[in-house]
Amino acid sequence: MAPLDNLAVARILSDIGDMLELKGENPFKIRAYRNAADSVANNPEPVAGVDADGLRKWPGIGKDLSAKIIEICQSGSCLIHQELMAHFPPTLLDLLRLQGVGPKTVALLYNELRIASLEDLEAAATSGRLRELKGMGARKEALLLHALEERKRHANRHLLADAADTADKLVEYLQARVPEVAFETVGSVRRGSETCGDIDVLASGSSTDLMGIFTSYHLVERILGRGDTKSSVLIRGGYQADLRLVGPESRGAALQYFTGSKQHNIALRDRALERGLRLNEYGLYRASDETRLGGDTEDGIYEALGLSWIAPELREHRGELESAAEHRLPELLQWSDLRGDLHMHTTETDGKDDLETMVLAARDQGLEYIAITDHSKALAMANGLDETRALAHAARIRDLNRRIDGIHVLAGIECDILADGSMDLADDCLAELDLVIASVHSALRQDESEMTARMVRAIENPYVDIVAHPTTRALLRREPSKVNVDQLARAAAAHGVALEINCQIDRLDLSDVNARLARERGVKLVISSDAHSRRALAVKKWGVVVARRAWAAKQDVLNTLPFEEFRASLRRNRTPQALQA
Ligand code: DGT
Ligand code: CA
Ligand code: CA
Ligand code: ZN
Repeated sequence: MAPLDNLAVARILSDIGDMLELKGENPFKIRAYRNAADSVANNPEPVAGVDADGLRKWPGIGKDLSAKIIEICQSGSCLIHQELMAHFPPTLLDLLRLQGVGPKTVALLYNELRIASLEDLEAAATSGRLRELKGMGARKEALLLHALEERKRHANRHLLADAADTADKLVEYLQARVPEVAFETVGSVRRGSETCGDIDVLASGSSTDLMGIFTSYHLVERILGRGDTKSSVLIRGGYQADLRLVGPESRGAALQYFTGSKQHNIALRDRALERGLRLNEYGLYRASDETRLGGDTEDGIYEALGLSWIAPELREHRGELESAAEHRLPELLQWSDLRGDLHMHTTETDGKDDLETMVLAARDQGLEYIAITDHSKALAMANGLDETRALAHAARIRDLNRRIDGIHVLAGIECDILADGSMDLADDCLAELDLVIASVHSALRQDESEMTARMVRAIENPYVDIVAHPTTRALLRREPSKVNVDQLARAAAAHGVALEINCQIDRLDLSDVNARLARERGVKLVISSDAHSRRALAVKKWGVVVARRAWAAKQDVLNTLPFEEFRASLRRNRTPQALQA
């Protein structure tokens, strides 16, 4: 057996935590497994190579858990995992992962109705058995059914960051074994779609043993199809991966074709047809006599069709061909343009690393400035700050900022927007801080007019500089709020408030489409990690992808500015307070 990677080990630990919760075990024991799962998932060192003493130095891992982890690495499981798996059908965990469904409900469904899978749940709902269950009620039944619907809609899609990571590892494996062939990730992962169906890899060159090497990748669970130029497999985590092999002369045409999107390709092919040309995955040809006009490079194809090269992120049939024909595509934002990160948490509220650790990690990442933005008191679960604590925290942040070289640290807050649109902290407190992010974390189901008015009211508060994760969506899990993004963007533009692209991998909020709309309304964007640990600072790369898909250039994004200019561009520093309200 190949060694399990950290994510696979973490998954087993968190499954144990989930099953213990279903059994109604001691919450501390449950927490211990979940903490260990986080610790393993977040540690860059491969867990399989670490001995018991080494593991005990990892946060959240004691003697007992280190022994279990070693057992898992050696055998793929451990005793308590085996026992729990024998006790519960594994499909029961799928129920627990439904949005808004907790262990009490799952235990009730299992104990009373023997519902042990999503299929069982659906059957019970259809036959009316759910409703008869004591303690169920119409509202709860509706919630369950909604969660089930959502789940079906999202089945077999994956978060971009996870799909890209899976694709990178696969490409690395292939490249190491078949160095004479060029491998590239194509499809929706290359375009940076927020969620991805399957993983597509293009191989260009010639190799006779490539498909065998692909199908024997150690994470392959099932071979779905195998041919000389095309194979598909299912890899661990529920990812389908398609591999296609083309000759080197077709690399550009195949890259173009398999990157998609399908709509972009259809429009491009139509453009070729209008010019008397034929375009397919092997090349570009003159229709009349089959003369080959291109195919070895991707730019060559676009060029032969009278177009500038189009970045993969733009290939969604959203006006990119027209702009490319007029050579008016924006010069897209790049990762290296980002200089700051304006949203992150510390142990003062619900972060996992303390202030100094976060600051040093940000400096190591090469950031020129950051804002520390812990939660406000309405988020009691996160130990949110009241005015007194917020100001004391700000004083500590400023003190650290004076002592530390090489990075500017702003004392900010992520202040909750209450249900009526008022701010969770008093204006005189917000006025004292260097930067205020406003965001919604409660009453997410308000209707459109209520939610929009609420957020516009927050924007009208003169101390609000940025609105974070404006639609509160959670990809594959929770729908966006009903906020009217057009009205929100107009209000933000009018008041000089920036809108965030939140880079948590399951948020990416604003989305590409909404960020583009905001930009077109004259809103400035910020791209922030919302990191709750030092490692999470790196997720900003996904926000850059979203911004590119929103056609954003460097000047559309505030945190590309050098520190002094950035500071001066904040709403609170731009105009006298009286003019802002
Ligand atoms: P996904 O997997 O749902 O996240 O989305 P894609 O875009 O990766 O779609 P996929 O894997 O079905 O196909 C990869 C690319 O292959 C797609 O983006 C464009 C190309 N392609 C697939 N089917 C067709 C088709 O029927 N016509 C054209 N023109 N291109 C296609
Ligand atoms: Ca795909
Ligand atoms: Ca595919
Ligand atoms: Zn937040």
